[in-house]
Amino acid sequence: MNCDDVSKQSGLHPKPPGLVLQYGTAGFRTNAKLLDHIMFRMGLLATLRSKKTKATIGVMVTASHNPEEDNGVKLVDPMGEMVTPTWEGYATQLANAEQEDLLAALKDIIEEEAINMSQEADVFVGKDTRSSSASLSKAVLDGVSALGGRNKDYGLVTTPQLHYMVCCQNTQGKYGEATVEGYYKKLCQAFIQLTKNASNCTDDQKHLSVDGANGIGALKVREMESYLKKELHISLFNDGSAGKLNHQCGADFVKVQQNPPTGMKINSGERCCSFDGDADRIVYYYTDSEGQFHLLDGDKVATLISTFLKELLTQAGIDLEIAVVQTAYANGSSTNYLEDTMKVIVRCAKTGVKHLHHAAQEFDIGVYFEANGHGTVLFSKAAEEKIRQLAEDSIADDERKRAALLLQDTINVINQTVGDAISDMLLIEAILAIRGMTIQQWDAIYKDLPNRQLKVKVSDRRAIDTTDAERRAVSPTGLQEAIDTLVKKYSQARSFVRPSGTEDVVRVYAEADTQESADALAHEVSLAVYRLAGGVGGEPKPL
Ligand code: G16
Repeated sequence: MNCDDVSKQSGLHPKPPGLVLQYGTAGFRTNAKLLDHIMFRMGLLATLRSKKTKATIGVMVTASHNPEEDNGVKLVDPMGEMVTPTWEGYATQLANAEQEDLLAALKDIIEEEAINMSQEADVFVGKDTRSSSASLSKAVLDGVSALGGRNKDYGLVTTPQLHYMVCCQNTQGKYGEATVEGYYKKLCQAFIQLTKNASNCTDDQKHLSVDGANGIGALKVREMESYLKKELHISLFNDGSAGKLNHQCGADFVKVQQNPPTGMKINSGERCCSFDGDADRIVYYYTDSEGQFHLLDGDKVATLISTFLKELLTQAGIDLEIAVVQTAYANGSSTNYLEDTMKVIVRCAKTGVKHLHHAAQEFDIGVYFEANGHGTVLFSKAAEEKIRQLAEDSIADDERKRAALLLQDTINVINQTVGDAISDMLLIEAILAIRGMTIQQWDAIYKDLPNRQLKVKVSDRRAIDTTDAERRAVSPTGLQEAIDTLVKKYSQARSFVRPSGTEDVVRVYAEADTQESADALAHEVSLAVYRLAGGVGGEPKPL
């Protein structure tokens, strides 16, 4: 390591003394003004990770669903997955080393991981559309060059596109071509192949309204449109030309508020979807003839996809184990439907796609979705191979072969590296077209239990610790007992609390048999959090 280079460069990206930040649910996230040194240091760390793995590493500058004034950064491991917990720990260590201790902190990691510093390093960098992203991604690039790494700056890309590029690069193109064009070509070709299996698809059925959250997803949908060869007609709203990023729009707003986004023209009965700020989440919705809003969240997406895959596996006569991975936020009705009616294995993981991804890897086919619309499908190598063999089998009967070919195109439309709003949208649209299914029919598969999500401000959210995939609180003392007592007051009720890993809040979730009960329970649990976990800013008010 050239210590002089690192010292000189790091002096241009100084750490505010005393500032402590944590690598959270999806990397570092906070107000953009506090992040310059973090970005530089993540450039350093990505370079070390690349030397260690002898592979290309990704760095994405984004704060996804957070407001415009925030920003953040996450590291992408060689196969496009999130960086490992040990390296998350290094990220936190490096981020919090005071300026004069930075070289020592770097040396510790190099020693601990026995990194050969003469090994070459390659880092792919991407950024979202926030005004702060340009200078922050420049700081990442400075970090990479300070340790002599090579970089490729993809500029404006969605988070899942960057994950995809990293995976393509490290599989020497087997997963696809490591270009944005290659990404569109692969996904759109698979989509067009899939929709050839849809009979009598009308123009109305091919139409979808997309809320781009005034973010990068909107730009990328525009770019992709020509590759779709008019097989999908997209009306794009909140494309960033006027509104503010994620402000009263986007997947997080729609899911949490259970309301349509502003800035979108919605005709009754029409299929609509919202992306989040970096296009790794998607939720669908429509309004009925009475103006009532209907949300189809990540749980409904997981149900649609897993039903489709299960049917195809049956038709193909292939015996593969399929499972759905959810989090504590999954609506109770979805879990019941998946387990009792569909008879698929359901697992509950902690919030954060890294946890779901990991759990999904244990199965031949792992469908993972957070209720907030973040998710994808993973196929094991063995599963892909079985499907490929059948698709190429010249003596297999037509129905089995057709199912295997459909499964192959399904695999190709999916971005298996991470949840991807664009890829998920294409898959959902293809499934609805093939099954000739309306959004209303999809919605009717099961009925969600009414639910409510709230946020509570506390002085230090680390006061709350959880267990059992975040379904129970172990601290502060008395909180879980209070929640248990409150839940007993309502029918079909459930509630849990957890510290957010992306915002400085405690999240509260409640569901019950009626919306009034869900709202009341969420409010009462919020009060318990406020009183027992050091609430600030005034007690939560009833809804
Ligand atoms: C990120 C994570 C998601 C997580 C969400 C909220 O989403 O990638 O897995 O569900 O944050 O996390 P928390 O409740 O800990 O704040 P995104 O879309 O913002 O990157």
